[in-house]
Amino acid sequence: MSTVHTLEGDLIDRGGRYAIVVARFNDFITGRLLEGALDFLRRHGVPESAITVVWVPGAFELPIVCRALVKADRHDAVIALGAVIRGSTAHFDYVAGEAAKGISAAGAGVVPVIFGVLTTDTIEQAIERAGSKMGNKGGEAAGTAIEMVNLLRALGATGPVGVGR
Ligand code: INI
Repeated sequence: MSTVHTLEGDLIDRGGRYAIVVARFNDFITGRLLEGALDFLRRHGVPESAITVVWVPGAFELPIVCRALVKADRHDAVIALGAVIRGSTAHFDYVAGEAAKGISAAGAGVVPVIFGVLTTDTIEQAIERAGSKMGNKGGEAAGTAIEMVNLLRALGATGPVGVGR
């Protein structure tokens, strides 16, 4: 058996607080992503009182709100949900690119910001990833959030929210 010291976050909630920022654009898809995220959090023991949902107009607006939530330091993780679909978006590359860059920049500190934005060529591909044959990207993002909160705590990088980090 290996004696290498190994760390990995698990999916057991230990009082984490989660913010979900969700884009209203393509809400027939993002609503499903939100349901997937909420369902995953609930099934892993996160009480509704520990979850905040914030709606923004589109994926382009996700980064500014993610940054504001990180700065406010009232949540252990922020989950960004959106759907950018190339088929119906002339400026797909700008919206998808800026969302990805901005969300990644918002998560550059010790509060994880999870990228739950679908970027697909077609509406069908988005539907497949929003609760049908390819799973639910929102639920997946929620799992990543719990795992990262637990991993950062195990690393000693974070303590309870709001205690100056
Ligand atoms: N926003 C999305 O979240 N998905 C899209 O596919 C999309 N399209 O198709 O343009 C989209 N555009 C809106 C954008 O996110 C901003 O809300 C808007 O440009 C105002 O800043």
